[in-house]
Amino acid sequence: MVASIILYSSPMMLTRVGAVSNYNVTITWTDYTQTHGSFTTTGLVFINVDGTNYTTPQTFSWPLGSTHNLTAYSYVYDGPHGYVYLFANWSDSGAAMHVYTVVGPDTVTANYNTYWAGDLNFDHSVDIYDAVILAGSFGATPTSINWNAYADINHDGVIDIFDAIILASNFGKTGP
Ligand SMILES: [Ca+2]
Ligand SMILES: [Ca+2]
Repeated sequence: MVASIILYSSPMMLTRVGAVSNYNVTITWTDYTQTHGSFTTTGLVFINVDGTNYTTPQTFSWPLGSTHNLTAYSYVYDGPHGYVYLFANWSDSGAAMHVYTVVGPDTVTANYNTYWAGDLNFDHSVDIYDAVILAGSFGATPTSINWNAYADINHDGVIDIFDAIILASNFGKTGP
């Protein structure tokens, strides 16, 4: 008599190894005008990825097709250098806050424009016109009718003498 042989398929054998591909995606930022390059050593926060702020460029290993929330902060004050940076665009053309989908290895760069702190009308000159703008919002807080977020140069929620001092320190400068 021949014994019948029954084959059982093991659940383990049904697991596909390597079914999900991960790709390296680097999120970084740069000075659009190349005044400063990549800002890698300034310790300033330019980007937020999936709810976390980063002060240096980051490389993530992300699954194909996964989605991630990218935010580039619209305004960054750099006190030590006397600059402010305004968000210009992302290299993937997304809005300042947008959802990014992984399609392969990639580098996504947030581009910024650089201005002297105190250049409140962004004409690459710190002069009397900027001082007039600041004076028009002097004493204002975010709930004030004359609030001007750009005149709050140091980004502390009030337009006061400290902002005026910053503007004065760059008065007469052109560029960068
Ligand atoms: Ca100006
Ligand atoms: Ca301020």
